[in-house]
Amino acid sequence: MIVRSSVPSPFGRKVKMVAKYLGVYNALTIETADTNNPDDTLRQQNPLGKIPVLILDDGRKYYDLARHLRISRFQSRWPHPAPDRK
Ligand SMILES: N[C@@H](CCC(=O)N[C@@H](CS)C(=O)NCC(=O)O)C(=O)O
Repeated sequence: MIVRSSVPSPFGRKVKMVAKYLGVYNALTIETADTNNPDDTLRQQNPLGKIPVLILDDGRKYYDLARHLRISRFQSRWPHPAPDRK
């Protein structure tokens, strides 16, 4: 799975954080995207031109991701940060 994102993106960070909680972070390849570059393939992956975008191995693409992640569900189950979270 690929996540198109950038280091400073708070939405990208949210997706990475949930992936760590779910234990799937190591299955992700993080690919930097440049939202200001019209030639970046990002616009083919997300017509909104926004990050993050999750691209599954079968090519399916999901965007507007961060909005739908409910961190509170994880927090209610694990009230403290996971031990491996730094
Ligand atoms: N609702 C989107 C928000 C994503 C978003 O706004 N990302 C910012 C970067 S943190 C972005 O791509 N901005 C570029 C732009 O608006 O052109 C989500 O949940 O993923």
